[in-house]
Amino acid sequence: MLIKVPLASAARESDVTPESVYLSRRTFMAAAGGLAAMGALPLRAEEARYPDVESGDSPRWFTEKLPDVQWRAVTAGDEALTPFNDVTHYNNFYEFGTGKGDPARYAGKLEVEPWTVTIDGEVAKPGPVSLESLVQPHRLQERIYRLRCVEAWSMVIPWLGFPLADLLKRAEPTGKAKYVRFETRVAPEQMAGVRSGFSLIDWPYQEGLRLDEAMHPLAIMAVGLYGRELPSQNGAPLRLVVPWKYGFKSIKSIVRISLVAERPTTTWESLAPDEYGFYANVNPEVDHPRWSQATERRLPNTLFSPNVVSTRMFNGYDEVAPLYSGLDLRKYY
Ligand SMILES: Nc1nc2c(c(=O)[nH]1)N[C@H]1C(S)=C(S)[C@@H](COP(=O)(O)O)O[C@H]1N2
Ligand SMILES: [Mo]
Repeated sequence: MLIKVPLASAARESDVTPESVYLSRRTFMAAAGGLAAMGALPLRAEEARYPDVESGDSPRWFTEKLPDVQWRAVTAGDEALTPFNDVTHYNNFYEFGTGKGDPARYAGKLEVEPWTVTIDGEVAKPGPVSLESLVQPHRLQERIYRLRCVEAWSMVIPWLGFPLADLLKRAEPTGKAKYVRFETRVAPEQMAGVRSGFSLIDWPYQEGLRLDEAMHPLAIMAVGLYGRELPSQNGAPLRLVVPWKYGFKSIKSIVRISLVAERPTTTWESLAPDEYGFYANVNPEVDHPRWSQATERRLPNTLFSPNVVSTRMFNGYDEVAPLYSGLDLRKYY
């Protein structure tokens, strides 16, 4: 159940809910009874896991991966999952508008098939690769991670993905590679936010990590959530998830991954360098110039039930601390 590296944030074996409790009782009973009565007609894995979640229009490469998913490879202890409806209707994806509801409303327009990712720069094996062949060698894992937005709200999301390190190793970074740069697709005809001209963002949306950060086992490429493929508003068909950093580092709908020697320019840092740093590690002790980062609103919340929780250093993922030993995290925020 647990991935091989011991993670401070991962559940101990004793914390893991037994399968029969994890599956909803209804589905579990139906599956047990149904299988016996009708001969093997297995439930689709995603239905068995999250019966109330609408399944998407899964592409074949995704469906074929499901039987082999390593469910709950990393959990968030006993923290409740943010409901699917909030995960998919309260989003930041400025290509589709700046309102939290805009991505759910408009991101469906994004054509995600076929999808090609270009891997280039300081690698022995560059090249354009179809999404299917990019994902094919990797077994999918479920990673239940906290997501902490720099705007001081947070969620707990069950992602489906695989370690970014595994993808990078396949491309064989050269000795000159020191950073990884990521780029989101730009399709103005499908992206109202890009078309509008209101935005200050110089598209494409770009993000970056130091190579050692990118190689950390907690950094993943996600292709799904809640046991189904990624909804468009969450960055279909391929996005980065770096759970110890503010959400804006977790770039969506990626079309280019470049291994580079110099620190790349990133979207939010270039817009407002005093407010958003390159590192963007979650840090309750370093406030945003306009608000405190000591606490966060855990969704779902309401005016009457604000559900405010303390923000944790590295978003609770203490095992990444050695990446930053000797670095002044007030200066390199
Ligand atoms: N391309 C792109 N990626 C993006 C963003 C964006 O506007 N464009 N917003 C970021 C921000 S600010 C956050 S908090 C997360 C939100 O991810 P979610 O909508 O899946 O919760 O996506 C990040 N990735
Ligand atoms: Mo964010």
